[in-house]
Amino acid sequence: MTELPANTSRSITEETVEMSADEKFLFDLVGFVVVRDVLSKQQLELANAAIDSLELTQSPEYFGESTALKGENRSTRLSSSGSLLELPKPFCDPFREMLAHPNTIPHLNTILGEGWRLDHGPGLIAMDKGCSGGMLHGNFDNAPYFYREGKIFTGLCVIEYLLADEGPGDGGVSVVPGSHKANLACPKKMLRWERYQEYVTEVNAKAGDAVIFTEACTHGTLPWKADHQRRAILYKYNAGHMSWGGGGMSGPLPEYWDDLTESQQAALLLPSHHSRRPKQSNGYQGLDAIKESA
Ligand SMILES: O=C(O)CCC(=O)C(=O)O
Repeated sequence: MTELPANTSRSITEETVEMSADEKFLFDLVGFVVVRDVLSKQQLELANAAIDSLELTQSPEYFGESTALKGENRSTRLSSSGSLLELPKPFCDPFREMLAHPNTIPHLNTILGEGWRLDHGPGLIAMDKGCSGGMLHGNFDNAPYFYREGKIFTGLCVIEYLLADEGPGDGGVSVVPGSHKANLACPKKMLRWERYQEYVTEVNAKAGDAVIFTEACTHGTLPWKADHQRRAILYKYNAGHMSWGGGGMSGPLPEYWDDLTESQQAALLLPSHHSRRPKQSNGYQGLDAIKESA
């Protein structure tokens, strides 16, 4: 009998444009990779001008109980309200270009297979000096990581386009290299960055670079210490096969909707809504809210 390769869905074929063998090695080794000079000078300038034109809003804080991640409290984490993809022209252009950027498409192809899709985003993280960091996290059930017969298998994967430099000692995005293959739960004190800081790597990269990581790799945000404002745009992608058949509700609710039990309704919902699927643990209040968007 012919042995079938692991990639039976043919999500990677001989024609697939992939990231380099070195990048694939590094990504598999540590769970992230930095791609240099992804954005052109024009894209970078326009994206920054777009952010300058916005009134940034305060975003939730994510440092939790951590005393180490709490900044000097001189500023708060900022974000943009509304979709960056829907900004007036030409401001929307660089964000639409980043959505499927020729310089990072090869990476998504290798990591998620062709057919990858935007799961959520793009979102802005802006931090001024003194801003608190965010708890380390990773290893979601939505983002496993394994490698078989030449193919990476993972889930939620982040491309973080830097619009400002993140240099040594500045803080910002950080990872625990290799943790995407960890078998044991990360100690709470490490997640709070209160212990084992020497195992946490502050990722340094320049404006225009892209930091790509799987959410399976434990990562977080270190308090921002630089004089300039941190600016990163995050796009979160998922493997296309996470909703293989594309089934579920897409049009108006069927007439028999109200005859169904909540579990039956939940089974009919659109795929790819891992964090919003109706479960007690989500504080699920009923299907009414979802009904409106169905
Ligand atoms: O860039 C950062 O500060 C980390 C972002 C993060 O934790 C996430 O996207 O889950």
